[in-house]
Amino acid sequence: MLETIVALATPPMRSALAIIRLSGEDCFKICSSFFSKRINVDKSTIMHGYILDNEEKVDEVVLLAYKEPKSFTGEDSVEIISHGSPIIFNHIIELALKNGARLASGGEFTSRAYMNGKMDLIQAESINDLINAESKEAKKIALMSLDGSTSKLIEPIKKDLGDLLSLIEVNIDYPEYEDIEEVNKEKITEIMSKNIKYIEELIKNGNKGNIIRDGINVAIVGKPNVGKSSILNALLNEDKAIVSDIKGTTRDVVEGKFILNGVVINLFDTAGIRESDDLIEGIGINKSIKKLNDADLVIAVFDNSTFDDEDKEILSLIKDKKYIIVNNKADLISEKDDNHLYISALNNEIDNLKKAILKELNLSKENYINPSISNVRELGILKNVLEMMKKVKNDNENNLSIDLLSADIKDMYLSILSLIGEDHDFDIAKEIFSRFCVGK
Ligand SMILES: Nc1nc2c(ncn2[C@@H]2O[C@H](COP(=O)(O)OP(=O)(O)OP(=O)(O)O)[C@@H](O)[C@H]2O)c(=O)[nH]1
Ligand SMILES: [Mg+2]
Repeated sequence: MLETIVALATPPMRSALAIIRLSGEDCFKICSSFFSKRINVDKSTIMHGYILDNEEKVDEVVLLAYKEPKSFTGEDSVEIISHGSPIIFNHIIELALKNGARLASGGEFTSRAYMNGKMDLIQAESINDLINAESKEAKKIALMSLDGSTSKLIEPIKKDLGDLLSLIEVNIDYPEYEDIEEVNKEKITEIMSKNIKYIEELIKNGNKGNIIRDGINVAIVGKPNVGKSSILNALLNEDKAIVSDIKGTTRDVVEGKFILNGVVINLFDTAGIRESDDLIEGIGINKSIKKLNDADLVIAVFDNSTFDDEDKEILSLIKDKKYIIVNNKADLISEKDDNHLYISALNNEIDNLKKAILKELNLSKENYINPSISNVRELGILKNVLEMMKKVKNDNENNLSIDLLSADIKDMYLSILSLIGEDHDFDIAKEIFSRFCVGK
């Protein structure tokens, strides 16, 4: 039997109301010991009453009792809506602990929901994404995962591999069943090719979903005085970084965040990169180079009027990165070249730069409205399966025997099951019986 857990579901601070959640077989009994009414319900019920510590009234509350399995966790659960004073909600939690509950660990309510079959692993993970979503678009993607649309993307792979695996096992173990389709080289090639294409597409869309979910890190680099800090301020629409005409004004990394078409852009303004004897400036420049290397995208800033060897150094530093080159101080340039991107941070003329960032993100409308496997763990498993699939396809084309291939196919199938958290009760015999009537 699982212990009854308790936790505060709302932030631990003063507010109008607070919600304390309990879940577990004993939660009605535990709450009855400090609630003014006995909780013994056979369907979900809302009750009004008092929290009592012996005879003393602690608070007047509303209590929601959920009868299993119709609760978030699938267990008997209680939500107490109290007044939002830390003294009150802490007192209620203490009473629950004193009467047999224990404090829930982070994510434990969700993990119980998963264990009780209320959701699969992808759905459980999406709850965290939903809570941490920083833009409306990121929230939309998390909601699609929560309602199961993302998990459905895995179904065709699961079905194909499960069917193939069962078919191979039946072919090997039950040769007397003559009416069962024979697995041959062509069949394996066909299934692998189809799924390789499908998974490659899933990964491509997943990477884009990942950008919408987690945002991207963009570093602004360039030699001193080209206007990096002015660009940061213009993009953030805020006077965040110090701007001056003295070279080497910015010494430490200045960070800011803004949302561009639903994508969170984590922006880093850095110290101007140049040869310097100044110790502190040198430390700042090393930080600039580190930020440049860590960034998903680099904005390299040049001031055309002063292009020199220091700028060439910047170009060599970014050559292996994804980058956008901008010519700032366009207001001072009379002859403009069609191939370059000009902006004027001083005059807030930065739309060209925003457009260039959007182009680099390469997001289309579909990325915002369709579910995608965008969680890092999930994408990692998919990439693994893709590699295994390519290997099986290759081995198969090199005429490796089917019973040797079947070990890799089984591993792939298990990985796909682990994606949705179903790998723990994998049983090949069960798989075969669910598909064929052998051994009846
Ligand atoms: N005319 C003009 N001046 C600009 C523009 N952008 C920035 N400046 C000026 O250029 C000078 C340097 O700007 P900053 O933004 O501090 O430059 P920085 O690249 O951050 O410099 P460091 O921090 O020293 O590396 C300031 O005097 C700005 O006002 C622009 O678009 N046009
Ligand atoms: Mg600066």
